[in-house]
Amino acid sequence: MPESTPEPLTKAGSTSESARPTLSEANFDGIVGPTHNYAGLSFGNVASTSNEGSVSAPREAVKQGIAKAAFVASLGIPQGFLPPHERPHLPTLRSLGFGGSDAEVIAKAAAEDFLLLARTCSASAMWTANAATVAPSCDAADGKVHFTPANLRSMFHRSIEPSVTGRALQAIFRDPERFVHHAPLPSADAFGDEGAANHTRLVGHGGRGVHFFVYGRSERESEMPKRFPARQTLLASQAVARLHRLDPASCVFARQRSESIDAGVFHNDVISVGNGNVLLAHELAFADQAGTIEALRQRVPHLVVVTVRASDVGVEQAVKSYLFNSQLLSIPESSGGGMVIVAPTESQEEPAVSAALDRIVSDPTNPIRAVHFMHLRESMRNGGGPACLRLRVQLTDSEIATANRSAFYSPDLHRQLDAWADRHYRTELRPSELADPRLLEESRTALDELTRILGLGSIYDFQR
Ligand code: SUG
Repeated sequence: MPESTPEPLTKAGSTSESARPTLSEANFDGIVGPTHNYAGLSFGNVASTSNEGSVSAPREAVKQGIAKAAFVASLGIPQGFLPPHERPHLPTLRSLGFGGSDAEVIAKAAAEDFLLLARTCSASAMWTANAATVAPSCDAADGKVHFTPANLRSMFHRSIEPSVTGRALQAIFRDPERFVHHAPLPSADAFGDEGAANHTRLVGHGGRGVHFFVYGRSERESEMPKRFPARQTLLASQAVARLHRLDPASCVFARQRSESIDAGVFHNDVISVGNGNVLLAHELAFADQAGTIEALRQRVPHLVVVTVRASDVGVEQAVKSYLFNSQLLSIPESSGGGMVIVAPTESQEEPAVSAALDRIVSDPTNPIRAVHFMHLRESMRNGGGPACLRLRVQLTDSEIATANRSAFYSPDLHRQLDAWADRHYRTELRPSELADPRLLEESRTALDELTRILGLGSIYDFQR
């Protein structure tokens, strides 16, 4: 059975139903960084390793991401942006013993350990589903929005993300009366945390959140994946739930199926996605599929589970097409209501997957009305689909009003970002070009300008 506690009928200290303000889900997309490349850094992420050495297209990549965000904004959904990180990350290279001028540090690292240089160059901060876990104010005992940047400790190239992620979130959500920013969990094996990619907020009784945490690591050796790493731990998910002051009765913790991790499901958002009272999941997502769904059903009234069978779409096919790495979005009532799926075009190109999507949309027993396909090939080739590229932040109107508006989508910001990418991004990048010291300069110039566009202040080490 997944670990959970039975639901009490009332929750002491919670906002009463009538006083509960309406929540909107804002999606904060990671802007793809100027060093976007294919160095094959993520073992267990099939797309990342199989595209190692390919030529990337950073300018196209950043524009594909921004176009996706613009599309979501056009659905009437609040949309924000999180900035790329400074790459190559010179402070990391210096901390590992490479000295001299910036150009010398890069040259020495390239000569001595190219893979290490590549690890400090990844644009992986674009996948903001891994940036943090977030709890809305109505679910936290203190009535504040909570953020915990993920420590991302299982991959070195990602373990250098949390501090700048924390600074970016603090630069957007500033008011300490409303927003609580926690430190990342300790970077210990027991606390591997990959953020919101392994967390889903469903809606329970009275609009209260039901927090569904999925982890990969098991205490029993026999239950561990044999081939690929399990990145998230139960202890990490439990710590985040405690820090966010969630009601234990509204939390469900479930383990991923280890065979699916071995087939390339390195995060839960590669095999399931939830929204409101809907869970779209592959039948081989969880170690205890029936028990997990039952635990959710006890807490989410009218839970709709849309299950995709292995006989229709195999796990490998799901990983390849990223069917489940779709965004499942609620359309505001003013724009017609219901839910839509924003899926990668790779799902449309795989006949079995596109047939499964057709069946989902035409099934009247679920609220999903349409599928929109987005072209995100550059990010997809590193294992990042539509859902990887966004961090969901559920906010009340007054919280949105106090957040930093410069980081929210507008057609004007869209034009500015496109022009900014044209000025600073290369059209092509080979992994060998990561050793070019001009890439660092180009990247810093671009990021310095971006912090002004997004009104973020000085968040990068090179600006401090
Ligand atoms: O952590 N890829 C990322 C993809 C993250 C996808 N996120 C979600 N599923 N939410 C990862 O494996 C590859 C980077 C490279 O090789 O440069 C990479 O980090």
